[in-house]
Amino acid sequence: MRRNLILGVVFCSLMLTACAGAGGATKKINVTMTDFQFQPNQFTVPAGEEITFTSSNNGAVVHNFVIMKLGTSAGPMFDDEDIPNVYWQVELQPGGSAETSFTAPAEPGDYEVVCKTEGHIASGMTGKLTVVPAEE
Ligand SMILES: [Cu+2]
Repeated sequence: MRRNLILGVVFCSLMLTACAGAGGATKKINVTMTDFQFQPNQFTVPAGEEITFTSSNNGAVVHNFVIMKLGTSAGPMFDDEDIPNVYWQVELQPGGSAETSFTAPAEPGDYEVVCKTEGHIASGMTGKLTVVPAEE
């Protein structure tokens, strides 16, 4: 009886691990923006899923969370040429916060994340969104 109980506990924790998804993919992104960083700055999400995005700007200036399309990069500075390459973005005023959602890209791969406020990429305000195949 006691042995069955222990086996049950082990089984449940294995199931929980499995539910966390491939490579720690999550449907929730929770990011804090500061002058001039995303914390954290690496995210892994399942392809094509609805992602809950929660963020707050703890900095003194406007910050943006901009996901660039696959295979594109804003380079050292976000300018007008980069606008068509934006996959999704949200802007936060200083002290502001956002609770929103977006659909993760359908194509697995590494997507560049930048803050498009002038000079912030150069200040190191970049990140990476890794899209992994959704589980069946
Ligand atoms: Cu910024």
